[in-house]
Amino acid sequence: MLTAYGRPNSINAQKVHFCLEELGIAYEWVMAGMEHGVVDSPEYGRMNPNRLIPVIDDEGFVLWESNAIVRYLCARYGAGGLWPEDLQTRASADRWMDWQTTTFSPAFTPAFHNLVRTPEGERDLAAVEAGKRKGEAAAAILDDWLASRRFVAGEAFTMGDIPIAAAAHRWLNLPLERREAPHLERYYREVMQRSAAATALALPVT
Ligand SMILES: N[C@@H](CCC(=O)N[C@@H](CS)C(=O)NCC(=O)O)C(=O)O
Repeated sequence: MLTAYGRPNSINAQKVHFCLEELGIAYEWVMAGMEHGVVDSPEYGRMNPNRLIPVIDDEGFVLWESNAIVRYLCARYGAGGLWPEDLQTRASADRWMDWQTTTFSPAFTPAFHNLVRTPEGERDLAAVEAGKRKGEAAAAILDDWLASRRFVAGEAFTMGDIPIAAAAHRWLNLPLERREAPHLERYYREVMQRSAAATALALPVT
């Protein structure tokens, strides 16, 4: 059986959890990272020398890097569905996955860390403000894209929606006032109707 390692409040582990639930395949989840430990063990270091989560072990095939894991799982278990057969649809989904990891999440992560994971008296308010500004600018790009399509790669839910929805979940639930993004908010509400999203994307963000 496939085994996945991660913790529920990690965005990168959430992507894998969300994907596994969407695909409906059997898996075992092992809590790992931060307070759960595991990542410091020699066995874990052999699976992922970065000692980060998530990792999957698919009957002996070990893989780390969350978006690579989502692509692998969708290609293996979701061909024609989460993994679009049409090359250009798949490239579009792929592009949004890369944008999530290189642009969207890095834009607002300093605000997330300071507002959610740092005690009140120790917060860097300038980093919060910069994260809010950059997060709004990135969210506006996504909002504009979603004005004319239901999901990131068109009318069907694909692998591209998994990282984007996980990042939107974090961004839209940060305890701060954000510039409105009506198309992104409509999209997020629709994705959250999916039972896999509701299972993997917990609230509050921690
Ligand atoms: N690029 C990697 C980043 C992995 C990463 O930074 N994971 C974080 C959690 S989101 C981690 O392992 N933090 C240490 C820990 O939880 O012990 C991916 O997408 O999988």
